[in-house]
Order: sequence, then structure tokens, then C-alpha cells
Amino acid sequence: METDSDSIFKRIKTVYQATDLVEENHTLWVFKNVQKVQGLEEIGREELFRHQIKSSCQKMSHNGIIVRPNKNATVMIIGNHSAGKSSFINWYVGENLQSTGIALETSHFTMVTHGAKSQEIKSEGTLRLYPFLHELLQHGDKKIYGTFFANLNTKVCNSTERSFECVDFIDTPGLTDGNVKYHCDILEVMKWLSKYVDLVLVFMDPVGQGLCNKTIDMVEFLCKNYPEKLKIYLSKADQIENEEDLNKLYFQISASLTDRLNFQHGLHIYPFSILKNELPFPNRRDIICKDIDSCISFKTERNISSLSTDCIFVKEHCRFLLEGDDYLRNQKNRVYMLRILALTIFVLIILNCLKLIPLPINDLLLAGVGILSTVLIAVSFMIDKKPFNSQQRARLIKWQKYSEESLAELERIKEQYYDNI
Ligand SMILES: Nc1nc2c(ncn2[C@@H]2O[C@H](COP(=O)(O)OP(=O)(O)OP(=O)(O)O)[C@@H](O)[C@H]2O)c(=O)[nH]1
Ligand SMILES: [Mg+2]
Repeated sequence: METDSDSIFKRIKTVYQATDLVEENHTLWVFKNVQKVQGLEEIGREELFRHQIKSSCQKMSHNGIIVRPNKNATVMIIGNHSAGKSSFINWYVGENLQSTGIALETSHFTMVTHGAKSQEIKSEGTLRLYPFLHELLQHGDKKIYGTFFANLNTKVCNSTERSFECVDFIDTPGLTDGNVKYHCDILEVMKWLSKYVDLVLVFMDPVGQGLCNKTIDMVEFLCKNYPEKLKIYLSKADQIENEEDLNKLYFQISASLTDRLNFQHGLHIYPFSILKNELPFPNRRDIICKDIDSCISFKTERNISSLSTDCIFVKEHCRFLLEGDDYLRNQKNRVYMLRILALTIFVLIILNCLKLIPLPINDLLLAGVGILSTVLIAVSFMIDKKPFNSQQRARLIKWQKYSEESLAELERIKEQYYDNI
């Protein structure tokens, strides 16, 4: 049965992709020209739309990438090598999906998601499932993502354990401070992914280097940029013998974190174990599950808010381009006037030199006016930028109208969501 959040997601997706939407243009009275309407995603990829995009990005704190959000909540798990990241995913899903062990087990990024049939999907399919990854491929730096895409895959599993049907995990390679060679700039890729995921779980284990530098770098980045997405846990807590040792570990971890970061609001690190239920202190697996559940319940609201941000971005950027173009058109008239004036002076000077029209000014002044008119002609060519043609303007106006209609649809989506809470 379709739930309310399913139907809301469908409506949001329709605005991004404009699926099945067509517009009819009447040409020569009777002939109809039927065209597919461009959704927000397609508009965002257009070269015309990407013109001067950096300026709008800065003004609106938007990264300029318009991509439909994921229906499921996306949770990325990061942390030291062997911290138990893959084991946690296996435990949550209730299946041995990811390989685990004390060696460097996970060497590539893997998406784990629910589906009707258990299967593995390679890189190409993964890019289709997660459009935000596609954007990294298009706009990212090859030096950063290296062979990230070639090695990316998705594990689909039909388990219905816990809330797995509504959550997608990203299992990441373990972080180490040694000379381990990664297949991409691992920290940069993780930072990039943090933008798109809804929750980042950081696992620190008591035996390994609980305080590996790369892990702390990531915690620092998340604290600064996405503090609401960050949760830290002490994994493999069955290896801690008693509460006293736990407190020592807390102290050690907190000290090294607060050294680097400026924590204003206390740091919560919950210990948990997936191997043993009973520990000398509470096993806080329940807190991780609760964090994931609350992330799932906020997902619809987040998707609504992403749609709002993207519609406003498209509308404002089109407005900015059209206003810039209006200015350019006005300026163009002024540039023509300036050029005609300078050319007239120039011709008069030449005629004066040929003694055809004697001007009542001395030679020095004449030379000055000659130089000035040449400079004016040069400047008039330098500031003369080409405005958009009428087709380009029509497209920008169409996109602006589409974003306004989308904002109206967004209001109706909000009504459906908030009226049914
Ligand atoms: N004692 C104990 N061992 C655990 C726990 N969770 C995982 N392990 C063990 O820790 C080792 C590493 O687990 P993984 O899940 O492979 O760790 P990982 O973080 O995915 O490691 P990499 O992929 O190499 O970064 C395995 O031998 C697991 O059996 C736990 O809660 N308690
Ligand atoms: Mg692993």
C-alpha cells in the first residue's frame, strides 16, 4: 500500500524530473509542436543555466548542483580501520552482506539498500540509483575521486530487519594514518558525500587507534559544516573491561577531540557492542537505532526543504541572468552612442589632417583628442558583451516560470504533509 510519504516523494520527484509533463506550442495556427517539459534536474544541467552560476551559488550558499534527493534516509558510516563499520551494517540488516575481519577489509565504498530481490549492482547502476553521485562525476575533480566510481557498487538485500526498508547505508574504507594507498582522495570524497547524506556515524574502537588523525579530521569537518548530521560511537565496547576503563577512554577521546575542535556543547559518545548484549555498562545499540529512526522520520521534511531550496535557486538564478541581460541590452545602446561619438571625432581629426576641414584648435590639443577618441573606441569594444538571443531569453523565462509553478506545487505538498501529521 502506498504510504503518505511514498506519495509525497513521488510528487517531489515529479517536480525534479517533470516525468510525463509536456507542453504544446501552436505553430502556423493548426500545427502543434509537443515538447517534453524540463524538470529542475535537467534545467540545472543546461549550459545556459550554468552561465555565471558561481555568483548565485555564493549569494545563496548553494552548491549549484540540482539533483533529486534520495527517498530513503542515507547513513554513511566512517571511522578507523577495523572499527566494526561493516559488522554493524551486517548486524542491522541481519545478513552477512559485507566482508569483515581484522585485515583492511573494506577497500571501496559500497552502498547497501533494500530491494525486492537480493543482488549486487555495479558502478553504472549505482550511479542511476543515486543521482547525487552522478553529479560528483560531472562536476568533481578526477584527481579527487580517482577510481571511486569504477569500484563503487550497491548491495541490494530484501531483509526487512529493523528499519532497513527505509534506510540506505554507505560502507566506507577504514581510515588509517599509515601509508595505506586509497583508490581516491578518501577524505575529500567523504567530505563531498557528507553534503548529500542525512547522517554520518563515526565509529571509534577502543583497541585500534581510537584517535586516528584522519578520523579526527573528518569529525572536525563535520562539526564545522554539518554538526546536525554527526553522531559518534565507541564500537566494540565488549572489549572494555569495566566502567572505570570506559571513563578513561572517554577522557582520552574527548581530550584529543577538544584539543583540535572547539566543542561548545558537550560531546556524547555512546558505547555499543554487536557481539555481546550484556556489558558492564549499558550497551547503547538502542541509541544508534533511535538515531537512524529519527533520521528516517525527518527525511520527508528534509526532502521538502531541499525542493524549496532548489526551486528558489533556479528562480533566483534565472532572474539574475535575465536582469544582467536587461542591463547589458541597455548598456549596449550606450556603447553604440559612445562608439559613434568617438568615431566622429576620429574622422574629424583625419579630415583636419588632410586639410579638408580645418579645426580651430592647436596641434597639441588635437593630438590629445585623437588619443582619447582611439581609447574610447577600444574601450567600447572591450565592454561590449553579447546579450542573450531571443531563444535563450525565452528559455530562461520558461525555467523561471517552471520554478514558480514548482513553488506553488511545493505549497500543496506541504499541505498534504503537515495536514496528515
Ligand atoms: N569484540 C568485538 N568485535 C567486533 C565487534 N564488531 C566487529 N568486531 C570485529 O572487528 C573486526 C573488524 O570488523 P569490521 O566490521 O570488518 O570492521 P570495519 O570497520 O568494517 O573494518 P575495515 O573495513 O577494514 O575498515 C572483525 O573481526 C569483527 O568480527 C564488536 O562489537 N565486538
Ligand atoms: Mg569494513
